[in-house]
Amino acid sequence: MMARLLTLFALISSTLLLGPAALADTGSVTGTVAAPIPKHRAGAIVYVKQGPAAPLGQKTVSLDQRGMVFLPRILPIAKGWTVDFLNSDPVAHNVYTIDGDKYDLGTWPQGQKKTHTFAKSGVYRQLCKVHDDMIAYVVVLDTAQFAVSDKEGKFTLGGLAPGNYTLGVWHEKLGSADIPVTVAAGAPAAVAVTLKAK
Ligand SMILES: [Cu+2]
Repeated sequence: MMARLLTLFALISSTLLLGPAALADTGSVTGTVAAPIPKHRAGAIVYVKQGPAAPLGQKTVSLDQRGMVFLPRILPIAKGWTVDFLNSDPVAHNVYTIDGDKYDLGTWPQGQKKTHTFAKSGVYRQLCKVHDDMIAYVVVLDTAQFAVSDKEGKFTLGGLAPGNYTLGVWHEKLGSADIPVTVAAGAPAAVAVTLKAK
């Protein structure tokens, strides 16, 4: 009897938290990025450039240094978010940028971290004074609604309020693109993104 009651309670709770009504209120965009060189289909940031207002929130995300590279190489965040710069390598790195507020985080040992909060939008190249082949991109956007394309160029932008949008696309090697799309509740919209050389 108790188990049945608990099951019933769990069912009611999950319906309240993630009810069909809540899911049906938002829509999504799925798409595929095409590029002149197949390996460049990956790492495109697709983000909301224009559309219904949505909160930026205030999150902290990580950018690791592992195996002498930054992971991830492409890190989109929203304005006001904080990045924890980790070091998983047994050597010292010296992270800095020549973009925006031009910070230099210095060096720190394995297992520790430094943090930086990004107040302004823009593209921040993350470089290392010790290893000149290390690079990553923290792309600070005026939206928290973004996705990064995978190896096949596929991406999904979820949780979008219904309405008309212009999606922006940023890629480290390729030109930008503007993609108009209409989002309806409960039904995914599909777009094709073709990127060209800068
Ligand atoms: Cu380094």
